[in-house]
Amino acid sequence: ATWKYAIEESITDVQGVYATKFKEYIEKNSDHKIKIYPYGTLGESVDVMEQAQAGILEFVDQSPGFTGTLIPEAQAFLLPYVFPENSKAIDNFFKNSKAINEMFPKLYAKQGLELLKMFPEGAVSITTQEPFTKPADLNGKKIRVMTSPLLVETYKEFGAVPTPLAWGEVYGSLQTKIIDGQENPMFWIESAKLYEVSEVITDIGHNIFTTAVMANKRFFDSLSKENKKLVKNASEHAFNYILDYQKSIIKKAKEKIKKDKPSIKFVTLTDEQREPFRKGAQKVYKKFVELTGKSGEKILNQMLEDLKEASK
Ligand code: 6CS
Repeated sequence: ATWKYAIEESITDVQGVYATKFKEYIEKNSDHKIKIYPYGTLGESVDVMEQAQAGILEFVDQSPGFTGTLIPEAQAFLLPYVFPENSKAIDNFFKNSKAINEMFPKLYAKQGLELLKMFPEGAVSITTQEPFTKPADLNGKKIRVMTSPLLVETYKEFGAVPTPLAWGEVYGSLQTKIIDGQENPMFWIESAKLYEVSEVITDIGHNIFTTAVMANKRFFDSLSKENKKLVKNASEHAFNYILDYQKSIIKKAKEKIKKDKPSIKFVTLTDEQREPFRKGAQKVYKKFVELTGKSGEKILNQMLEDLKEASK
């Protein structure tokens, strides 16, 4: 059979490279075929998710920044300063986390989804028109976020006016100055050419962009034991490739941006400058528990334990 797999990015972006590795494994080790649908071919991320839940698509990649409206607990990945900056620890976490491997699959299952993998796409940077070093500098600035209530809370605490938008509206809104900025990993700022409509790229160390690959649960449950194993092995194969891949493209992305737009400013806030942002983050943690109740608190505690373990 041909299995359909939709992603939120283009085929050469991180989600596309992951999907390609997955496809290669499946097609090499079975008679099944995978057809990948890049961003723009089936609608926005939320539309694609509906299609995956309905079983029109067998596989889907959607990031917690969008899944948060369906599974509020998934927003734990968006919590500011939850991740360490040490990349080895991040790898260990995504490989071994009990929250990811044992707890989140149950929540996704309730929405008709078989959670296959979660993986990082790199540190999140903030693009703006003017430099900022403290939350007060962001007062009145409209910063686009993915459509997650928790990201809205985060940017309120960061001093800004959070503006949730679907991806398709971001470039145009920056170009027409409807918004002042947005947040995304460096590879995406380069590949989506967001730097063309931004002046400053700032690193405050607040998040690692996380994404998730799922299968329609009815489809997955209907597979033979052998085919389930095939899908799991393909996921493992793509995952192991992507951990190094996403790290290897950051420097190149930065260089390309510099070359194409020499006037761009890269800023990294010092630990001291990050302090007020970290302080604001504390309130976002409270908000997360408010939004997700006991279930969210439990999964967040497990995540924090997993992160501690991963940093050892
Ligand atoms: O900001 C967004 O909406 C997009 N960012 C990334 C890195 N991937 C897909 C997502 O739609």
